[in-house]
Amino acid sequence: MYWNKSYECMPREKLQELQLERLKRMVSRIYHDVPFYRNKFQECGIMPEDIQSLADLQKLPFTTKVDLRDNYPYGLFTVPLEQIVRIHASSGTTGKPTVVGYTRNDIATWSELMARSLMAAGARPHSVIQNAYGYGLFTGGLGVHYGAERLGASIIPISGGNTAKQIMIMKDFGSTVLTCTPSYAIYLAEVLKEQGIDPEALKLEVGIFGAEPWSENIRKEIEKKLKIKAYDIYGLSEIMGPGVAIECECQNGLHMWEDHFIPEIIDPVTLEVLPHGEQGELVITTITKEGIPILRYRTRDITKIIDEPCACGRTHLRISRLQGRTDDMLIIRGVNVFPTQIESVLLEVSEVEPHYQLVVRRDGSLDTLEVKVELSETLFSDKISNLEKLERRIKERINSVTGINAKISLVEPKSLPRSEGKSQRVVDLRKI
Ligand code: DLL
Repeated sequence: MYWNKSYECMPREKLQELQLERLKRMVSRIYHDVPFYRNKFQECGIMPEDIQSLADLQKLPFTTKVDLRDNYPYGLFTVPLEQIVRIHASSGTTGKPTVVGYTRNDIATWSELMARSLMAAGARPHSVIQNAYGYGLFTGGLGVHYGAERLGASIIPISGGNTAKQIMIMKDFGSTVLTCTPSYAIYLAEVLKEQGIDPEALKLEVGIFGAEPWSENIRKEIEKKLKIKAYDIYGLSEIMGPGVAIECECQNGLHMWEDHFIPEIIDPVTLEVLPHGEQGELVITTITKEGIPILRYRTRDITKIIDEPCACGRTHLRISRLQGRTDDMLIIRGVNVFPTQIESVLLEVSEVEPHYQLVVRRDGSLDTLEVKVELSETLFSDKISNLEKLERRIKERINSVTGINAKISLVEPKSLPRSEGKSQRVVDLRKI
């Protein structure tokens, strides 16, 4: 089932023609309207007329989060503020937030792409969508909200947090679709269990989770615990918000809406563009945005492009589940490791819960990794010797997957912090 079949299933040749036409228009617009881009073009010795094919995109300069910060708050907007109808911002870990602005057309496009995304992931006009993404400067809440209205579903704008109320509403209002971060979905499942509520007794069928990395094993866990189908949704405020890419019913990669965005994968060190199928940093160019078009944005997200046709019939390229971010990648004694790799291992061990924290320390000149993970209730009072055996097993498994010799600390059930939005799973004490 499609929301907009003629675009979602457009033959690739036609799609690429459309992309080129839109790209040319966007490049000429930013060159003429934004001094920042004009200067960058001049530095690279390139003019908008030099873009004659999609491959020519590679000649253009990248844009980074630093560029957005340097032009804080409105320096990269291409239209005067009176044409901006919405402003969002994403708070980074340091300094000022990145600010984005949307024209009326941008909001219409975003709603269209979110409606497509919700539909691809199994929502329908008769769905009751409980939207537990945060409403506010974060794009999650309002992004999903407008898409759900466009779809014609009934949206419950409950926002994040207040778990007891979430559960009451889920039961009483008969929510069929849940939208929130995967870590919050796991927490909701835990509280449902505590309250003795059988998920089978709820009407929930589908979950659409994103805004943070999550592994295939977490998906299985959520699907089992909530008795739903769980879909991955990707997006970022700099490009639009949620709905840049979405999994379809095949649950095998996320379609990126290529009539509005052009994806590329680069090697984050050499900045060279990599062929389809190779893993690297995702770079996205927006080709229809009016408020703040972005050229070759370096997302820092790690993925690869899948170009095999998808059984769902959509022709738009897929990106594989996001591995993590280049800036989340931990380098421990020279070994690169992503938190999702460790998450995957932990989720294979039935004696522990999907709640964990990674603590990185510097011991003299050596970096150490401690993996704190919650024991399941049933094992908590088990014999010490059994727990030691379990620790050893997890340690060996992590070592074989990542090559890192981690210290495993089994902690009490429910002792690690729970998150209502994006979770903070890494505590890096080396920076202090
Ligand atoms: O997180 C937008 C969003 C809201 C996406 C709701 C999906 C659902 P930002 O706050 O700007 O925007 O954060 C963007 O979050 O660069 C990724 O690192 C990460 N991220 C988003 N979706 C996924 C995902 C929203 N499905 C940053 N898997 C991105 C992994 C994700 N990481």
